[in-house]
This record gives sequence, structure tokens and C-alpha cells, in this order.
Amino acid sequence: MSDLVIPLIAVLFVVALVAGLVMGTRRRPSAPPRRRAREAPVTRLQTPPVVTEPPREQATAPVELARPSLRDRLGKSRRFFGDRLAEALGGGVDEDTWDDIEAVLIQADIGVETATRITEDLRAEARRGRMGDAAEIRALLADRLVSLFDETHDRALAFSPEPPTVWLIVGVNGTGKTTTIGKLTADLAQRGRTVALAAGDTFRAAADEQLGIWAERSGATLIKHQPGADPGAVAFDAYAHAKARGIDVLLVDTAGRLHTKTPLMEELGKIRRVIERQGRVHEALLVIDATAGQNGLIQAKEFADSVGVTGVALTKLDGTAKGGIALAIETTLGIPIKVIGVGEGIDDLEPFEPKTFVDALLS
Ligand SMILES: Nc1nc2c(ncn2[C@@H]2O[C@H](COP(=O)(O)OP(=O)(O)O)[C@@H](O)[C@H]2O)c(=O)[nH]1
Ligand SMILES: [Mg+2]
Repeated sequence: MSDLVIPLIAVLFVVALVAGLVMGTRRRPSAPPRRRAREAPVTRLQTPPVVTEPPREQATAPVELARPSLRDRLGKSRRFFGDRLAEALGGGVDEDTWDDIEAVLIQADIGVETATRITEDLRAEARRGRMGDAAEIRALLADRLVSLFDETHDRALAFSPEPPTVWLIVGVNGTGKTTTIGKLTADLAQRGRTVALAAGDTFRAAADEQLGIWAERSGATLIKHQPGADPGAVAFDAYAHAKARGIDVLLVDTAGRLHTKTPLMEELGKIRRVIERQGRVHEALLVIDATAGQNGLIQAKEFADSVGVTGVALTKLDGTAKGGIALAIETTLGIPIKVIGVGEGIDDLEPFEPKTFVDALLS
């Protein structure tokens, strides 16, 4: 009898051990929730602080629509360029083809000299027998256009390692300064950066209001004075506020009246100096309206000479056949285009990238 007891106990022991192991394995999947529960406070801490959005926008926010491609958003610029090029290349390649291509480039405001040079280059390549059909000509044209943009340019908007980063926005009236500030503010807020806006266009009564609407949309702070006040004083107060509160980025809006040109340039220089007495201007962004074509270039030159422009925001590319002005600006002024405006909406701002831009234009 006792001979049987010991093996029986051993069998029971093994059964109990196996059962214990199985139960242990089954219990394991319930472990992760305990770990997740411990991680939760960290996730809450990582939520971006400040941004206060109006409840109405929160209600409409959840459905995120797919954004159209740059090709679609360039609208008129692309239709003009792409369609006219297709026409020029459509009926087989002969001497007329080169004249047609040259005409398209000139009308797109690339600049006569550049247009002629590119066309001559294409013609020479064709004579050497290096290309012949429409697709090859189109590809070489794209290549030549891209190569006109300086690839060594840093097209990223500059940030300071210490807050506040300061971006001064300048340009002629109606080019899209305030709208571009609104778009930049929304983009910065989405990335969790705090933003303050200085209402430096004290010349137009409605300017503060327009800036205030953009500020409210993105939860940014607005610093303004009375209409007609000294924009230098607005810039001074705005910088002091941003510095004291540790606000990440200060965007300074400015007036752009043309009829009193010299005082405007002096005023912009003063705004810059006021800020530089306390800190730095990291970006002096010149806003140019692409629909102004070659006229935009003349304005740009004046601003570049007096304000020390570090980059260009080229707006309204959605509404013009003159997308080629992007090239003229870079080749004439040597200032990098950093962002492009392709509509009036808050999302209608894109970083500028030569190859994407040219591909979108020619496609
Ligand atoms: N289609 C289009 N309109 C724009 C763009 N940027 C600005 N605008 C419009 O241009 C007009 C003048 O803009 P605003 O920001 O007030 O110019 P500011 O005087 O330089 O501040 C407004 O009607 C804007 O909606 C753009 O990229 N595309
Ligand atoms: Mg404005």
C-alpha cells in the first residue's frame, strides 16, 4: 500500500505544478493594463499646454479632410504652365516648338533673359540628338528650372534655441502679410509652440482686428496699441511680453503702405532696431504677391536693401499664371523662398521645395 502512496503523491504534485503553470500563463495577458495605468500620467503631462480653441471649432474638427496635392493647389499657375507646355510640345518638335516654349516661360514671369537661356540650352541639346520627344524635352526643362534654384539655400524658418524666436513680417500692402502670419501661427500652435503676435500695422484701423481673429483661432496672444501708435513701441512691448512669459515665437506684423515709401523703410528699420536692443530678429520674412509678377521684384529689391530680408513668402500662387516669378526672385535677389501661399485658408501654406514646385508646375 505504502508502495503506491509515494508515486500517487508525486503524480498529484506534477498535476498541481502543470495546472499552476497554465493558470500563470493565462493570467499574463492581464499584466499590460497595469503598466498602461502607470504610464497614463506621463501622457497627460505631454499634452501641449496653452492652446485654447473656440468650442465651435472643436465640434467641427474631428473629420480631417485629405489635403489636395500641391499640383492641385497651385491652380492657375500650373494650368497655365502645364497646358501651354503640352500645346507647345503636342504637334511634334520643330523650330516653332522652341519659340513656343520661350513664350510660355516669359509669360510665366521667369524673366526674359532666363527664359531665352533655358530655351537655347534645350534647342542645343536637341540638335546634339540628346533628346527628341516631348517627354524628354519636358524632363530636361524641369531639370534646368530646378537647377536655377540655389540648392545650398537653407529654406527652413530659423528658430532660436532660447525663446523667443522673432520673425518680422514685411511687404507691400495687400501682399498677404497678415494672412501668412495667421497660417504660420496655426502651424506653430499645432506643433505645440506658444505664439505671440505684435500688431505692428498701426496705420490701418482694421489691421488689429484681422490679426486678433487669427490669434483667437490658434490660441495666440495678441499685443496691440491704439491705432496710429508707434509700431516700434508695439514691437518693444511685444518682445518684453514674449520674453517675460517664455513664449516660443513672436511674429511681428507691419504696415506696408507704398505711397510714403521712405518713411515706411525707416519705420521697419526702427522696429528691427528696437527688437535688437533686447534680443534678435531670427527671420525677416518678405511677403511677395505672385500675381504682381515682375513688379513684385522691384518692391522686393527695396525691402531687401533696407530691412535685411532673410527669406521670402510667395503668396497667391493659387491665383496666377505667373508662378515663374519664384525663379526670378531667387536668381535676381539671391534670397531663398521659404514658404508659399496657395489659398486664403489657414492650411494654405506650404514649405517651398524647388523640385516639388517645378514638378507640380509642369505636370
Ligand atoms: N488666393 C490667395 N489669397 C491670399 C493668399 N494670401 C493672402 N491672400 C488674400 O490677400 C488679401 C490681402 O491679405 P492680407 O493678409 O490682408 O495682406 P497684408 O496687407 O499684406 O496684410 C486677403 O484677401 C487675403 O485673403 C494666398 O496665398 N492665396
Ligand atoms: Mg496686414
